[in-house]
Amino acid sequence: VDPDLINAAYIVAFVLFIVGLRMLRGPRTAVTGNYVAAVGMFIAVVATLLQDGVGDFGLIAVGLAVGTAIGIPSARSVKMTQVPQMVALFNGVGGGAVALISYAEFREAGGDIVLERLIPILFAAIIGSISFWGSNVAFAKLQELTKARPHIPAAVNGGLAAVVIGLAVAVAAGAELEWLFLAILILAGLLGVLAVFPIGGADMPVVISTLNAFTGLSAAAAGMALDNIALIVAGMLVGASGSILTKQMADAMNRSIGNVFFGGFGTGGSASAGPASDDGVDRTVRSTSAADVAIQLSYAERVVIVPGYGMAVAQAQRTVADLAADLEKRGVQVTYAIHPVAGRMPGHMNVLLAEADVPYEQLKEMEEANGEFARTDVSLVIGANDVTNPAARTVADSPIYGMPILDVDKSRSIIVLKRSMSSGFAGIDNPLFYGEKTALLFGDAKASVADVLSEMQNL
Ligand code: TAP
Repeated sequence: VDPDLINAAYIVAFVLFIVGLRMLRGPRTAVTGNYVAAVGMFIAVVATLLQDGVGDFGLIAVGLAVGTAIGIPSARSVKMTQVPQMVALFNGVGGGAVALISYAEFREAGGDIVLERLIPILFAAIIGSISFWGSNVAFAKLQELTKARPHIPAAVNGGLAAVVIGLAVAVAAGAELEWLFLAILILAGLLGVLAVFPIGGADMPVVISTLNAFTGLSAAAAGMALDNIALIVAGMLVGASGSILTKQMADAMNRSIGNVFFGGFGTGGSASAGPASDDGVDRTVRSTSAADVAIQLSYAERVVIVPGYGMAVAQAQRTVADLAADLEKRGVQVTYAIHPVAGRMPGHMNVLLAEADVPYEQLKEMEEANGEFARTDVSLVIGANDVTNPAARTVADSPIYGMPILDVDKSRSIIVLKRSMSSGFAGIDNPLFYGEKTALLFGDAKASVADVLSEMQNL
């Protein structure tokens, strides 16, 4: 097929990628945006297959069949709360594919590659391998296959990185030996494992997004080696958007990327879970009933709903939307305060609430919401914990110190729905629960909201 035609198809694909990405910016257009980008990817794949000399179509068909047979059922059956580990796994596969392609290219050339191709091949091998192994460790951590967090001195990773770069320079300088290339792949993989292993669960989304950006960059490098524009553009789009997402998530947690990778945070809810009892702080909590909550809510003027990870676990979003609609009918003004890292993935709460047809105007982002808590009668905290923890403002040695939070404690009264006194993801106690203005309604969030709703309808 005429190369101009293929390039024209690629340009159409790029336009669809960019339009699709842009549509991901808001919940209203995100789903369509996904389809638009997918159509772009379909066009890019078909155009690539139409190129002269792509190779063995039988093998390509087998690969497509295996990938489809694994990809579609797993994407359909994955629970919303498990999407981060799924993203980690799929991202890792991308990095692994890039590393394998660069190895194949290196072997095929048989020690006779021009430097302009050899350098991107080496880059793709190193970054792809780091991304593959790092993503697998991230998956294992999020899936709770391991809770180990060994301390690995920065000098070890630094030394390993220096060796990998040294070997790559040796290969580029002329020592084009296959075993050297394999050593680069293996040591880069080891670096990926050692860099991600010490990082705690709460920081995993930032890690995954960083590795995602890495995969994009390695794919772009592979595109240079293969002289394929589609791979270069798509890889750079992933690299750039992944880097921006990483930065935004780190900002939302008030941490630098360096601090995520080399600092210590996020115990994954294990070590220090539950309230410590020996520090002299009064830890009595006031528990309340669905009937009381119903009365309090229906007499309020302004109610702010603060959803968190627990709402996702309980799948309470529709019941919550029903409760909000009932309150609005009674003339109560209801909004939702959305923290950027509430739940377990970027946009988690937006996705759930969109699924429950909550009007977008009712969703307030953190900054806007924080301006309004002082004039809020009742904050209804539904399975949120860390994102409401005032210790982030006041307790200098808290692991979440400095993280911006929703200022729920400034509202006139607070009702917290959760099952027990267990901690949230960061594994720390939350002073909000012991405040004078706070009452706890214990139980599964969905059941509790349904109880409140039926009590309210009986009023
Ligand atoms: P968390 O702090 O994790 O707290 C969730 C709370 O929900 C827990 O206190 C839990 O208490 C309660 N809960 C769990 N299942 C429940 C159920 N079925 N019914 C009622 N309550 C239930 O959640 P958050 O406030 O949304 O904060 C998110 C945390 O995750 C932050 O630390 C954030 O940094 C981290 N993180 C965020 C992301 C992103 S990008 N969103 C990704 C990974 C980690 P009980 O067990 O007592 O019920």
